[in-house]
Amino acid sequence: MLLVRVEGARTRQAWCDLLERMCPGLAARPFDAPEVRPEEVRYVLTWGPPPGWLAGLPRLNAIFSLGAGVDHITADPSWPSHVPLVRMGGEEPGQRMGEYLAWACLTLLRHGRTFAIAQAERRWDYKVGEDTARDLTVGIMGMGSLGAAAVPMLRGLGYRVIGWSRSRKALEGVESFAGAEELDAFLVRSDVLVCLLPSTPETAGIVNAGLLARLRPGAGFVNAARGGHVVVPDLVAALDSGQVSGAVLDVFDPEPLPAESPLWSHPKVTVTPHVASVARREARARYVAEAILGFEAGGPLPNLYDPARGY
Ligand code: NDP
Ligand code: OXD
Repeated sequence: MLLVRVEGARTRQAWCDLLERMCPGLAARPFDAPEVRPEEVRYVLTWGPPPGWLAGLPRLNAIFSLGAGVDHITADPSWPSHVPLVRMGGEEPGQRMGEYLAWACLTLLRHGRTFAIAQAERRWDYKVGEDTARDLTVGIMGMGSLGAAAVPMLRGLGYRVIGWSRSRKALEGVESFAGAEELDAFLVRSDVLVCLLPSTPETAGIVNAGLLARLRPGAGFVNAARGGHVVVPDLVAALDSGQVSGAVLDVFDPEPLPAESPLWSHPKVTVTPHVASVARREARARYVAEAILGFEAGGPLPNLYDPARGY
């Protein structure tokens, strides 16, 4: 049996119907269905389960995260870390993240926030910048699977793309920087800094005053990773001083972004509600169904969380 624990009774049922259709022989149930017996549950598909819930399922083969990030599961100190934890993958999340980053970089380049404010005030705010995308370098901090998927789209728009990761990458047309010792060299080259890091103890608060000061003056910033990567007062100070010219933010801590946050009304900030890379339910269900069918046939599970790396 597979249990689905996501928001909304109808949504849970829709997931179950899809998964049963795609995975013959699998019984998929909402987590709160009366017939569920914890010892019969082999798989879970979830986002943000309450602490302790997973620990109450003693015979799990695998946990599937509804998203590519798994911090919403590993934040529970009692989560059963001996159970394989599968991060959401497949082609569609990469396509969608690429689209989001292309839009975010162009929004920064073509003054999207300024024009949105001017339109709301019925003001003709004529503004054309000097740069085109061909003049700019996008630095992707966290050049993993989603970053790599975004590269051809950004390069197609004319941007140069560089990446920073723990291990060095060989991606066509992308200069790769690796490890803490190469972070400064990466930052100083970035006209637009994109954060796509996983949430780990090493990356918490990484976008702080010190890091922002090492960017090119007037750089743009895009966060499509996790809110905890950014020290918000430091970002606001960098925006106010002009060190950062604009920001597009998709993720926050906490979410939803509280009404009193200064980010909502900041004239240089565009806010989106954690929508950068939400693949269609069908695409995600197919990914889960194929993983279960492969596993039941004796194959490996894909895209596993590695407890040693923390992502
Ligand atoms: P990956 O695991 O494929 O990529 C993570 C990258 O970060 C890797 O390149 C990794 O290096 C690098 N990295 C990790 N820790 C460090 C560190 N300490 N220093 C330098 N580099 C580091 O993840 P994905 O690309 O699939 O996803 C990235 C994140 O995006 C997710 O964790 C999630 O938080 C976020 N996300 C946001 C979504 C949204 O809608 N806003 C949707 C989906 C994901 P290496 O390659 O060497 O391991
Ligand atoms: C995430 C996702 O991990 O939406 O943020 O996939």
